[in-house]
Amino acid sequence: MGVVNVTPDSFSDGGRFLDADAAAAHGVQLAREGADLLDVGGESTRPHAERVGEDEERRRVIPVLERLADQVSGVQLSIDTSKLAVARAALAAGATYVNDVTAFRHDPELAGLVAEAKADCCLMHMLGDPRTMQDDPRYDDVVADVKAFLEARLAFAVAEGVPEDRVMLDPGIGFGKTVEHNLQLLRRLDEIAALGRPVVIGTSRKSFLGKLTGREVGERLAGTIASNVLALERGATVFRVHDVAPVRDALAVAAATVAR
Ligand code: HH2
Repeated sequence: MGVVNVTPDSFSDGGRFLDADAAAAHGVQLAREGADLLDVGGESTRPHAERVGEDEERRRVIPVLERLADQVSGVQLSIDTSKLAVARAALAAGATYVNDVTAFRHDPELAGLVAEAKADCCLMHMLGDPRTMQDDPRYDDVVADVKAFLEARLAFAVAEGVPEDRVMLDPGIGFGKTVEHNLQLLRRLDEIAALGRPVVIGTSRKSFLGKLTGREVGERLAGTIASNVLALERGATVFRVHDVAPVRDALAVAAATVAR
């Protein structure tokens, strides 16, 4: 899953692809590099990010999805949003996947929309919201708590009519987690995979990699690769990254070595 951020303030590439043509060209490039899925987002979820209104979010992402729907084939388009109206417009513009970092908590009707559109979705764990999530996050057992949350959100989605086989689950690396929480989740990712749904993992360029390596955001590719390779070994099957080509190579080699 290649990341296409159409925002002024994303933590690693904010402002680079605010223009629809530049964002679409970036998506085309990621598709050429081997992305199977392009995740287009118009609102940053980095810690302390301000919320974006739905009109502005739509204005950012819809022209990009329309261009990508014209310009790439064989690649699924995903909308990274929690807002019903944005998702509705995105599905009409060619998206067939909804990536909701609130797992249908922000707009519960989003589940019904996904069901009706026969779209796929990713439900992610986050403690609190982006403005508050990094203020002293605490868990009894982070892996058990995240697993129970994802199980409950999967049940909600299914109750709203989304077929179980259209749902992927994501432990939400960096969303209301300390470095140690992120590491626990990566160490014990097999417990999340045991829920039986495909696991999406998003470690790309994130700050825990900076804390472990001392690297700035643009220098975290090696850490991104290491964490994705190990996530693959522990059962993840979808890897949300900014640098598709190098991660794809690393995963191809890692996958070839994993026992089947
Ligand atoms: N991480 C980010 C955004 N969306 N979605 C899922 N499913 N999993 C993730 O780990 C995830 C996500 C944050 O990364 P990015 O989009 O690069 O930054 P920003 O939120 O600042 O735009």
